[in-house]
Amino acid sequence: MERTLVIIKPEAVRKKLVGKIISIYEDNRLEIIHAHRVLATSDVLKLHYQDLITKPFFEELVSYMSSSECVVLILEGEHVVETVRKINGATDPGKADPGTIRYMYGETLQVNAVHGSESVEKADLEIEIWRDLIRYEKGSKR
Ligand code: DAT
Ligand code: MG
Repeated sequence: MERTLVIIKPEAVRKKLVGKIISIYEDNRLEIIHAHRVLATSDVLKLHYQDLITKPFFEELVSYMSSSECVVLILEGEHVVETVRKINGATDPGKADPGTIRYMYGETLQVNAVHGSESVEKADLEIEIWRDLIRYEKGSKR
């Protein structure tokens, strides 16, 4: 079954939006198979955002994402990668469609409430990158 990695970003956790955000995924019939609240390390974030390493905002992004704890979720379901991207909305909350998580809870391009993997391949890679930090067991059927 397809899986994806979601990060409820620091500001959304600080604002106690975790329950509301998880409910949106569940209301869309997606299954939360793992959830872990953790302070991200810069090592994991640099791997997670490795494709953005040349961007001018990279250091600020890593620093924001480790500014306080986030909640990392693994979701499972048919077409879960694409479904989560749709539910999350456009990267820029100002351009996100009404009803999406980023429209409702995002603040800025950087402080945009949630992360969702971009493709099935990236989802598998991200799950490996975060696995130890979020204590998601290897070989777990789930
Ligand atoms: P997404 O999170 O929608 O996959 P992305 O992969 O292009 O978007 O960028 C990853 C994160 O980096 C994004 O959620 C917020 C931040 N970001 C992207 N573009 C940015 C920019 N121009 N200025 C500041 N932060 C940016
Ligand atoms: Mg991305």
